[in-house]
Amino acid sequence: MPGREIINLQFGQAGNQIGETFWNTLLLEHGLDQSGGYVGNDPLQTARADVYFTEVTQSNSRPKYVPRSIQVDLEAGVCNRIKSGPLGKLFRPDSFIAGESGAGNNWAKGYYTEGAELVDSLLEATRLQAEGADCLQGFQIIHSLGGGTGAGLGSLMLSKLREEFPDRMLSTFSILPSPKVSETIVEPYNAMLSIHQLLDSSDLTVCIDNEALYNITTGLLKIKAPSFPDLNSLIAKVMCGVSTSLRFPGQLNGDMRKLAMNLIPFPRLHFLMPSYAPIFDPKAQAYQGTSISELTAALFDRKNLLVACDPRFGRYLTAATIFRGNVASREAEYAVHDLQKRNSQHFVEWIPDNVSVSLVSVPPVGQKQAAIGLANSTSIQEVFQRSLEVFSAMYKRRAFLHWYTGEGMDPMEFSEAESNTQDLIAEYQQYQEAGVDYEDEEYVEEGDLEEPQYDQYEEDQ
Ligand SMILES: Nc1nc2c(ncn2[C@@H]2O[C@H](COP(=O)(O)OP(=O)(O)OP(=O)(O)O)[C@@H](O)[C@H]2O)c(=O)[nH]1
Ligand SMILES: [Mg+2]
Repeated sequence: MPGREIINLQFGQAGNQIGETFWNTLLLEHGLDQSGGYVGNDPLQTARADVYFTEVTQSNSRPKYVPRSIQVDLEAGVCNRIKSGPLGKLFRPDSFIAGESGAGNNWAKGYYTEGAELVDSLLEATRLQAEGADCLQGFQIIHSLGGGTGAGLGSLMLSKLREEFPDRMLSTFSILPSPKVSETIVEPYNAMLSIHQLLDSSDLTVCIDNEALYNITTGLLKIKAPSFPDLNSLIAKVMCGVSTSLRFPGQLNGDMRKLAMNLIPFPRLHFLMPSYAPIFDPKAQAYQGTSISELTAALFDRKNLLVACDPRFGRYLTAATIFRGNVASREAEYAVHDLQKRNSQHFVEWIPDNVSVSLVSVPPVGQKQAAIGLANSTSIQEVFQRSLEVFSAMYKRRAFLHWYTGEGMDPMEFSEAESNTQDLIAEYQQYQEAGVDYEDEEYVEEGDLEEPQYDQYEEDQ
């Protein structure tokens, strides 16, 4: 039997704020109210709700759906806000685990000191939820990579889960920092130390880049000064989209392992770029076309990508597309294959049929149709390069290092994180070039690379 249940763990401010939006969106999709009571009228809504919820039947009252989730922070503020907010009655009371002092944007505090003190109680709470599952498929972690708690303690917990549940899938939704959204100077340190850990401990990481979210909210959504809730509602849509085929009966009823099997050809290259369509200013809704070919083109368009890089400068190793709503499978298959054929130079030819198409009849709440993409593209090296440059500039002069060594951290770990990321970038580059015949005169040397002619990606925007 394929795995079913997923345990969600959300860490720190970003993890908990995004988690709150994610759970709110899930509740709506499964016909549940904010305390987990079923208020829908379609059996499809709860048929596979057990992926994220435990159904609890109490005598003479209607069943309650309880999230399989743990909310963690090294300071109590964000968890307290959830507890006293609209979702206060949704989560198990023993699923909140909070410290007091916070990690103050210090990865070492999350991984080595403050966080390490909390990790045993965290594991205990996780065991408790895992024991209640029939056939656990794995874990998903929501966290930012730029702070102390989500990045440091999130990484620590990931390695503990790997030890204790070696045969379960470990996936993460990881928020990459951007100076457009945050002003904390050491974020590239925290992010690179996290990537160093994710490389070993995570099976599948969905990269979500605040830089791209900022561009989307200001550009496509026309929000002048986007707030975290603006960014998070888009993230929640993508997160729900990625798991749609796990949560609703559909043609392709996968699980996390199957998704990873198809998307990850090499274990280290497990950093995926999500995209979403349609994304548009609500005021322009009436003018928005949503033909299947338009949705498909948008999924492969840089503007709809939640990672700030340009896929036209890399090649797709693999990709998955998920169409939600009333979409004919022939039409979706045709649109995807047509796009792939017209842009074949951007898909590695040595993995045939590397773009999958799945369909789920349930659209997101409030929309008729939507599409979600998950791409494994060599162009993601751009994002790692961006963090690496800032990291290396500071690390060369050992700037801010005392905050980390003060928590007992060995500076060697910084050097290791740096070279591990350099290797990762080189691996992406190697597979980007693989299969290209260097003798071929048509081949454009790197450095001469011009903006490719890629009209069909742009024309609908
Ligand atoms: N998209 C998004 N990013 C966020 C949110 N909150 C914080 N961030 C980003 O996350 C990074 C900071 O991490 P936080 O999640 O605040 O830190 P933390 O995990 O709570 O760790 P400490 O507070 O240092 O203990 C910065 O890059 C912020 O821009 C949010 O709600 N949504
Ligand atoms: Mg915090």
